[in-house]
Amino acid sequence: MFVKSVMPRFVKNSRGRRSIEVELITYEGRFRCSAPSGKSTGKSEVACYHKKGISYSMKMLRVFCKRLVGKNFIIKDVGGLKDLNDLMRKFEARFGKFGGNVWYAVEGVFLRGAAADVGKELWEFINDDMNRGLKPKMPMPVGNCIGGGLHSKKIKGKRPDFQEFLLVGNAKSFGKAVTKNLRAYEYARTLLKKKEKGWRVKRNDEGAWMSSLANEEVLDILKRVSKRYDLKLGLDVASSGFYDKGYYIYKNKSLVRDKVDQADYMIKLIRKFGIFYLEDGMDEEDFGGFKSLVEGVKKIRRKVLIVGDDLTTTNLDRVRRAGRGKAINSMIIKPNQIGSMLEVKKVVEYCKKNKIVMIFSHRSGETMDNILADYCVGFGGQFMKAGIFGRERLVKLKRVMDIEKSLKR
Ligand code: 2PG
Ligand code: MG
Repeated sequence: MFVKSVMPRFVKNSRGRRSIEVELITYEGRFRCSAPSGKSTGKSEVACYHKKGISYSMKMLRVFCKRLVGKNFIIKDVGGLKDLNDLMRKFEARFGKFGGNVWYAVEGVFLRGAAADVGKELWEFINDDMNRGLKPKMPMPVGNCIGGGLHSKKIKGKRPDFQEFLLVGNAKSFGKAVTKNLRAYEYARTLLKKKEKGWRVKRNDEGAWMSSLANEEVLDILKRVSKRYDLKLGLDVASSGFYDKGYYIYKNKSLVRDKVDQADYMIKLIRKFGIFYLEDGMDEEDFGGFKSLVEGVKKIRRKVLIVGDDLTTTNLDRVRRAGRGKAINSMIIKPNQIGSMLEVKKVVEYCKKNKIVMIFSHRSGETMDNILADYCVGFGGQFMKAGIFGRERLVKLKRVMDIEKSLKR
């Protein structure tokens, strides 16, 4: 792939904040990729940008990109990013870290260019099943219906402690699951209006409804919604957001739980509401606590996804630790948590080998880029968590729907 031109620029994300987009021109065309940003970030994630900030990362990137012009890269698969990777690392050794978001945009656009170079769609370029004549399995969507925690503002001084009340798609096709999620999301609005005095339409960072109701009141609503539309119920507790020195400090309703109480409470909620998907139920450093959740759901003989996000941060060492310690059976994959697709590839290989369910996930601050969909299908993710509503979310859902349609032809 010959680099005719490569240029970074600022774009705005869904929060109205600056993000970085990279544009690449090759003989095959013009490609772009832009990076999302998280708000409830795990402590072990790489930083989004250079320690001097996004503007400094941009300055570095401008210099770096100039050096790439006129170069020829041989990228036959994700592993082929190695040469680019080496150049980036060498540059970082002199000027400091670019940050995970820069890596996301640069590697993403190079993968897009490399796929076009061999006349393939990106997901197809990544997916080795296709090379063996197999069709990839489509994921199911995981969508944020009602929000709380760090992603939501308080209404009359209150919000749920849990960050995301999720609907997990359950249908024959991704497209049908997306439609069901959207209908269910609308029904949740009706129920919120009924249950919460003076409720007005307000959406949070990820397009989920905001509410002042308590955690279990929202779960009641979600249970009704998921029953009506035959969906599964999920929760991103994002518990590190309200954890402090050994205690989980609940505000809505006000209560302090220690580690053991927290694990018991999570299992109680799983039973009471029939939760199928539980993300970050315990603090991000509590591998043992996660393990007790995996054991807890085994004891009650439920098939529940115990999902690591802030715990694992797409970091192979942490994923291995969680895998060896049987702390998770599923995990979130967010490429900019670790900062290189070569690392993501290793994590995917580990998950496949150890039967860990993969959920490719958006970030709360998203751009209009849809590369997440190609990554999810390409790497064989069983789920894609990309919201239900909002244009930045819908472009990603639509991309999977388009891939699904193209495979039916
Ligand atoms: C999460 C994500 C996405 P953020 O916690 O799973 O929903 O949030 O991007 O803010 O880390
Ligand atoms: Mg999370």
